[in-house]
Amino acid sequence: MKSSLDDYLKKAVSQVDAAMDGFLPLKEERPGSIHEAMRYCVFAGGKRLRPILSLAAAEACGGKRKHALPAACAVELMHTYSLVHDDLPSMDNDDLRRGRPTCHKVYGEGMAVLCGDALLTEAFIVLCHAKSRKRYSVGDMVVELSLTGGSRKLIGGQVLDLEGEGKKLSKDDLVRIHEAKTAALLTASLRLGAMSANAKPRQLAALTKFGHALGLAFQIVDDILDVTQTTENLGKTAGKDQIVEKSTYPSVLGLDESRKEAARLTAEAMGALDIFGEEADPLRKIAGWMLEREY
Ligand code: GRG
Repeated sequence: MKSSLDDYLKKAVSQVDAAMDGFLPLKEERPGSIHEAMRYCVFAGGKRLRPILSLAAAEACGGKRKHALPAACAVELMHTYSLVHDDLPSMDNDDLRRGRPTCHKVYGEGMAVLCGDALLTEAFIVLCHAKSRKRYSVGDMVVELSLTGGSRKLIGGQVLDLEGEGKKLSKDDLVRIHEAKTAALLTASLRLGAMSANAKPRQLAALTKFGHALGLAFQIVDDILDVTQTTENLGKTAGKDQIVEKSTYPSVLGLDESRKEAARLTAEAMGALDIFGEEADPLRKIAGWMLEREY
């Protein structure tokens, strides 16, 4: 069982990486410096959760992985842009990302701003390589990704996060931030994969519920691991002149309640997949792998 998931993940990652390599401008294309920085950030060893979810959602809806590759690469490019900008000195001021020096540490702050902008723009260029399906046009997919990246979701979540720094937040405040910061892009990854497979409306609705619960559970597990894995925690705060207090699920709910909430959301996520048969088994296993980490 575990090795079949490992094989599935390895194959999906290598398909996504090969597609991404083909889509991204080469280092040799002028100006080489920005293309080198983009490739440095994209090929830095991320888990590729979002594109894997796109491919598995397409399969759950009876589609082919290859049709979902533009959507899969587009969500990973948007994710990478958000990480590059999130790490900037004016945001989280992180020195390390994916175990390597952050973009601004290697290429300078100005280049990191531009690199994030270029990755975000590239996400839409790549998404335009998707094919329109009977129920969904490429335009529909572009709208889906734009809404996710905009001020109501990713950017809005980051704004709420910034405004919440140093304040004591409630559970509802945290949910609002992480629905926008984390769950929205995971949900869009699933929905775009499903749209590439011409999903039926009820399949799309089920995957939307799945993504929302999965995203919140994923963030809670991430917050718990930050507390329980001290070395990771140290890595995240290294390089900051001043450590800004941020509310997290464990700081607001306590560790026990956070674990219970993660388990409740995991069950909710799995339940949302009940309308699917065994074609959604990869999605179920991926969710298990994302959420059943040691916490
Ligand atoms: C637009 C600047 C800007 C920010 C938007 C998404 C976001 C808000 C910031 C990114 C940083 C962050 C901590 C997001 C929360 C979601 C999360 C746990 C991201 C890490 O995702 P993984 O674990 O990372 O999938 P890898 O490196 O494996 O891809």
